[in-house]
Formats: sequence, structure tokens, C-alpha cells
Amino acid sequence: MNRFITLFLLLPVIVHARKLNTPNGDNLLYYQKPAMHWLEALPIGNGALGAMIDGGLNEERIQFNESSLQSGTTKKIGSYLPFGNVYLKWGHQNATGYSRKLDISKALHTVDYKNDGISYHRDYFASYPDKAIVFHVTASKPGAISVEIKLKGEQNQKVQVSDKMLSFKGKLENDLQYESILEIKNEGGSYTKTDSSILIKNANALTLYLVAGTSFKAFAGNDFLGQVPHQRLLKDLNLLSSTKYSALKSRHINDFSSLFNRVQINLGVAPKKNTIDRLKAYANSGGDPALEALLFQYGRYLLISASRPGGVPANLQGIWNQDKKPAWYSQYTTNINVQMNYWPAGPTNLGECEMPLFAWIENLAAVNRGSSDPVLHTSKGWVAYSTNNIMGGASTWRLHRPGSAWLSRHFWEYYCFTGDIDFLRKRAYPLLKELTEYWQQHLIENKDGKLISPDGWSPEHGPGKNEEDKKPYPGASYDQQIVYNLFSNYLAAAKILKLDSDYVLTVEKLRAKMLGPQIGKWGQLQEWMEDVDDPADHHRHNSHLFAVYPGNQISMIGTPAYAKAATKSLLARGDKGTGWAITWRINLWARLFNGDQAHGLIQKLIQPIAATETRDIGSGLYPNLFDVCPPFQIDGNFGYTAGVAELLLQSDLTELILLPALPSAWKNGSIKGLKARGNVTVNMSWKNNKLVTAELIAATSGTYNVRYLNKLKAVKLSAGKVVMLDL
Ligand code: FUC
Repeated sequence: MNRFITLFLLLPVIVHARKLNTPNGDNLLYYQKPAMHWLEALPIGNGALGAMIDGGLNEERIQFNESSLQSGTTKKIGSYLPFGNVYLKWGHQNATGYSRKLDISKALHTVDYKNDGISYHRDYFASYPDKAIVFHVTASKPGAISVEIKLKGEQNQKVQVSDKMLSFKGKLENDLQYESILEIKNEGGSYTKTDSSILIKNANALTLYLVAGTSFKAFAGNDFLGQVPHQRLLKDLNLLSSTKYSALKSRHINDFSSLFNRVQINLGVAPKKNTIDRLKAYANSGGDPALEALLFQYGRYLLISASRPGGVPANLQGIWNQDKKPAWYSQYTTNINVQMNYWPAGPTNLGECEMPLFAWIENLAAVNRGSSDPVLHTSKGWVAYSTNNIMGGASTWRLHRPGSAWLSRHFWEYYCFTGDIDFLRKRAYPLLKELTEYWQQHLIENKDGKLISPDGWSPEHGPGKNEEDKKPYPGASYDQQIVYNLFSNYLAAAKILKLDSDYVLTVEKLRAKMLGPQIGKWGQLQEWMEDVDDPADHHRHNSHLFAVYPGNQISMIGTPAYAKAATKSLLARGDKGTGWAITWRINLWARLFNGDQAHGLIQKLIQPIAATETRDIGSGLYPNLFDVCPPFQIDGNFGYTAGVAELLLQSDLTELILLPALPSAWKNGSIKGLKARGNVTVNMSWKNNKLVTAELIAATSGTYNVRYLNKLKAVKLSAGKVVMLDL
């Protein structure tokens, strides 16, 4: 499949004055200065391409990515690469009344300012239906649009300048071919060209079309090289040039809002401040629950923008990257990061966004299944290294044996949130079964006759940490909990599908025989088989708490003793760590029904970090609200969104729990559209920290157990009907 994008700039002149108001909408990121650094720029994306706009009003830069431009192969990790930059030299040096906004409910980025008495307004958006990033610029006076336009590749490729077209192409070391073409159409005014740019003078309207693509053939195993994109790019350009801007804009907003508006949250009114001032005020005195709500929705915005059906999954930076050597290759690490990217998909009703993850996992399976690599070779199921690319290739720094089992959870969870029985049968069940068979053959009995993983680790620290020590580490809690969860998901799926009843009995016995969670000498949940946990261990990973979240083997209601031990362990881990580590802990405290502890971590997360900060300062947010790992890593944004959802609603296929961990700081509020497992939509409002209304809408008729505080009610729901709970 060719992957191509269309980026075009539409500059019709609409003569009207625009009131420069101070926006304070709850879905707005708002700045009063241009972005002069990439981490101040606001992200737009449509799952295939992403862009960040910075550079200001003298020379504006549109830095763009196309999600398949990666230098790896099925044997080598490579990196996710920046594609190129469009430069627009406006030379507007006398700007006043500047504002830059991102309305995340419409995925519409706008800029307003006056220059020499003329008001300019820019719209930027990334359209999924039209596979295009669109710029719409208006001015308050005809003929006011003059600009020098350049297109530059990241490898200083030779740029061709033909009649109002700029283009470059090339081939990466992995033979992936790529090309981008920028077409320029001005109405009125004049244009001239140089050997590297096109100059527009006094145009009434100007349209820039940028298309870019690669020859990546998605998820075709070893055969990842497809057709060069050239013909498709030209065909796309013709199609788009006949589309009116207003049609593109409304098609885009309708498409994006149809996903985004499924969930609405209100935790308080947004103060009339720009986002930078809100971040500063929050750090000094907190008390901006609307900012906490905005960050929740921003995670949903970023997931919709980075991951749409037909694309590749959101990588370590989502879809946005300007570095040729990004941290951890900006690829997919499977011992927390790529999974965290998709934690919000189910609970915040963005199931479609998970499709690229499923395709990527199935391709990873195809490439690794029966691999000749002695580290990966297995006769049943498949395993993978810890960090992989979109071709299925890996950085071989470490085999991550339970990684494939952890990834398979996402297939089971997708069924739980959507009820898609076809998906369960055709895609989830075969994966769950083959991985169950893998672990059936891989587990060994320990001296007490318990089944244990013979050679695991607890990611990135403690015994078994490095391959060099070659000491296979048996019975790591992380391994035990992931495998237990895999067996549980397999058993649940087989029973729903009424398949393999004999094998179900076998797996039930296996699961019963597994070494389960252990409580150690200081009351902690043991991270390793031996009772060696150090209370001063504040490592960023919370791997031994997988069973609390995202797993559910340990819960406050089901296993209070283990939950108490998990609380001890989590307290010991502390509240310092990378962005994703903090947001994992927000989810963990939610599951341990401690909303105030979770909110304390939210306050740690929402700390302004300068775009230029290079020290390892732990968690925080860059000016554009990107998560600080450091460096920028988008998983923390997604982990946060999942954490807020978990504080307000928890579920499994047997019951829903309303407001299980409502932070006291969220005194009054409402949330609409959260999803519970069992495909139930939940709307709630609360006052003085007490639930006031709860509406349930089930996709399938049935009786549902609903818990609030210490009340558990069996509620009859008919498909599609709104039921208001009488609490
Ligand atoms: C794991 C984490 C690191 C980083 C990397 C991408 O190795 O331990 O902190 O997030 O993934």
C-alpha cells in the first residue's frame, strides 16, 4: 500500500475584521507568542502524517512527518525519521495582537495577528478523510498575501523546481523510497521562481499542495517494500485541487469531532489565561481542575491524531519527530511504552484508533513466528525483543519474553469494550491460544511444585536485568502476572466462543498451579520470587504491579490482602519518575481506590518544563503539553488520560464501579461517554464529591452489576436505552 499524504495551503482572502478575543474554552490550548521551539509547537496529525508549526512570523516552518518513513528492516531496528520542512517567509516583523490556538475538539490550529494594519488569520488542520494537512489563511485586505515558499528534505535532497511545483525524493538505506511534492496555486497577484523557491506577490488567494509518501507496504512481513508513491501523489494532487476549502474543513471537523465528542468532561471552568500562564499558576497554587480536564482530552486528541485505521501505530512520539536520531529510535518498546499508548482507547471510546496496533502486533507475530534467530526460535507461539519497528525488525538489546503475551491483552480488551465477537473469534482467540500454548511449554515447576517462568526479569532493574549476567531469573512477578493474565484472557475467550473445552480444562489446571503473588517481609508485594525487595527501590518501572493495572488479578474488592501489599509497594516506589512512570502510578492508585494519592501525582505531572530543558528532571509537561520523560515521550500523555478515566469508572465483564477513586479536588463535575467493559456507556455527575446522576446505556440487553461506594445493584439494561440509576 502506498502511503502518501497531501499537505496543501489554501489562502483565500476573506475580507472581514476578526475580533481578537481571549479564548478560554475548555478544549483550547492558547498561546500569545509564536512557537520558536519544536516543543512549543502545537501538533496536528491524521494518523498518516503529522506536522508541527513553529518559526514564528518571519519564517514560519511546517515540520512534517509521514508515519512510515523508517530506516529499519525486518532484521534491524532503524529509526522513525523526520520527512521534511516547508518554509514560509512572511517577513511580518510588526505583528501585534498575536494568538495561537489549538481547539482539540475540532483538531483546528489557528493563528491570528495584525501586521502593518492588516489582520491575518490562519487555520491549520490534518484531515483524515482527505489525507491532507490544510492551511487556510485569510487577510483583512485583498492582495495582502506575499510569501517566499521553500521545501526542504531532511537529507538535503536536491529540490526540483518546476512550474509552481517543488519536490524531492530519495531512498533510505533499507531501500524504502519516498517522495514529496509541493504544488502552489495563486489566485491573483504574481509568482516567480528561483532554483530552490517560489515567490508569491500580492495574491488574493494562494494554495499550496504538499503530498508525500513512501513505498512502505504495511504489515506484509518481510515483503515491506511496495510501489514508489509517484503516480499516487500526482493523482492525489489533481483530486484535491478541485475540492473547495470549506468542504475540506467541514469534512475534517465532522470526522474528527465524531470521535472526539464521544466523551465530554467537566471538572471546572477554565480561567481566562493562556496555557503557559495556566501551567505556571497550576505549579504555584494548583487549583485548575479544568486544566486537568483539558489534559485528559488532549490525550484523546493526540491518540486520534496519531493512530487511525489503515496507518501504523502511535510510536514513542506518536507521529511527531524532528530528530534524525530520536531517543529510543522513536520506535515501539513493549515493556510498557507502546501498551500505554493505547490504554485510553477502550475506556474513552476510541476503539478504532487501536486498529493500527493490532495490525502491527499481527505483523510482529508473522515475522517472529518460527524465526531462525536462536533467541526468538520457538515451536509454539512467538516471542519478541523489547524494541521493534513497523517492519517487525528489532533492536536486539534484550529479549522480552512476556512482551507478546502483554500485547495480546489489547486484543482481549478490545473485545471487552466493544463486544465485537467476530474480532474475538478471528483475531483475538488465535493469538491468545498460540501464546497460551507457548507458555504451557515454557513454564517449569519450582521446588514447591508451582509453575514459574524460568528466565524472566522485572524490566530494567534487579536480578535478571542484563543478558550479560546470563543468570536466568526464575519466577519474576512481572512474568508470573502477565502469564496469569494471558491464561485468564484465553479462558474467558474460549468460554465465550465455546471452543476447545478440553484445552480449557488444561489451562485452568496450569493457571491454578502457577506461583501467584507473594507478600514479603515488610508487607510488600514481592517483585521477585525471593523476598528481596528493597523499600528504597524507587525504580521507574512498576512491573510487579502489572496485576493491579493494567491486569486485574489483584483488586481492592477481590483480593484485599494483595491490594494492601500492593499499596505498600507503590508507596515505596514513591512519586518521582519518568512521565510514563508517574502516569502508570496514577492508574495504580486509581485501582487501589486512592484518588487523592493519584491526584498528588497529577499535580507532579502538571509541572511546566521549558522547551529548552535538557537536564533529567523527571516528569512534567513541555509548553505544548507534551509529556516529559525526559526527553519528550508521548506515552505519558496517554497514560494520564487512561488514569483520569480509571479514577472515574472501573469495570470488568462482571461489574462496573462508579467513581471508585474520585479525588477530593474534583468536588463537582461530570463526565459523559466513558465506556465500561461489556460495552456500556456511562454518564455521571457529582456534587460535593458525591455521585448525583448516573446514566447507563448498554449495547446489549442484560443484567449488569453496578457498584457505588458500598452498594452493589443488579441493573436490567435494554440495548440502546438510557437508564438513569436511582442511587
Ligand atoms: C523503557 C523505559 C525507558 C524509556 C524506553 C522507551 O526502556 O524504561 O524509560 O521509556 O522504554
